[in-house]
Amino acid sequence: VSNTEENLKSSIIKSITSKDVVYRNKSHETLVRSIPTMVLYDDKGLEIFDKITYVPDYYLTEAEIDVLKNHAVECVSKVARNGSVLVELGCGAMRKTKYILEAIVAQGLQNVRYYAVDLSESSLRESLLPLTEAFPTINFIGLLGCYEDSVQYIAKTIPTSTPKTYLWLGSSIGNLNRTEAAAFLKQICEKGMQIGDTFLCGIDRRNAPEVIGLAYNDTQGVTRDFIMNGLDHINTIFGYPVFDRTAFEYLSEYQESEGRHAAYYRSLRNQTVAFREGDSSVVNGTGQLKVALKKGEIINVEYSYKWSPREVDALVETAKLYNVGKWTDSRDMYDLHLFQK
Ligand code: AVJ
Repeated sequence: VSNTEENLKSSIIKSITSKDVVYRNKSHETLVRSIPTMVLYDDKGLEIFDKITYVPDYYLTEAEIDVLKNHAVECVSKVARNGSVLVELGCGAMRKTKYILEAIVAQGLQNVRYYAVDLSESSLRESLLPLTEAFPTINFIGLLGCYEDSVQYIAKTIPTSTPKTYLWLGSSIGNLNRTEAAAFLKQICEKGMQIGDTFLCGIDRRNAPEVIGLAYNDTQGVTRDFIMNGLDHINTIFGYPVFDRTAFEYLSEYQESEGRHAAYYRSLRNQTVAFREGDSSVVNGTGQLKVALKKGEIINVEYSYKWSPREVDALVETAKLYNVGKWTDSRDMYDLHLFQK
């Protein structure tokens, strides 16, 4: 794992003390504070996110499962061969992986290796164990770490002649902005892929704003719990209460012109967020340890980008990949894209 606690501490302090994220609202441009999206994914956060994937308002998971149920066989026939390596980035609970694995077995493919990359060791173990039992002919390997390290590890340890497929499901790409997403794909293409290797990517569309709005502000309040848990996680990371959770509320906003959902913490009153003296050692830059927040001031914690077909085309082109397949759910909301080097 590359992101140590000290790194996370310092990136939280750095990001919240600087206003560097541009927030466009009805032609006004403001700078807002931010907190790294990573804070959403402690064990509790992973648990709540898993709940989100069962909430009907959060249509993405159901849509992706629908695509896989109907098209996994065709999809696998285009990506996997005997001796193939599959690398799933950010595999999480792997609820969707089984459809791909079933298709591999159905096609009688031999010597397939499946690498699961995740930041949580317990979730890797819990998710992989039942799969090893259900799919005895497939070889499972868990990789604990970030995407970059995993891609490097794959590039170093697997011969270039081995056919490779990366899986990046669940619209995980949505947490990167368009420039970052293209740079990330390009990097994997350059460092971790040979000509002919493939990349299967689940991407959410620019659906109707009300539909997206509900997906990120569901009627059961599970998304709100997920986002608010980020503040608890920060307090755990620092070991003292930095944020008073009751002094903030979740603000969910679909920014249509940007094609992204934005999740913010909104301050319910004028307040000061303070970091302790000892943590100044981890601050690079200003050394500022107190952040004054006005009532109504917002702090961004997450963007979830949605992609139009043209934006996907531009992404693929920048990454120096080719678009070689696309499968869609029965409600026409979500696509599984197949890219190839
Ligand atoms: C896991 C990044 C795909 O942005 O849709 C769900 C996370 N945030 N509800 C998304 C999330 C709020 C999710 N991803």
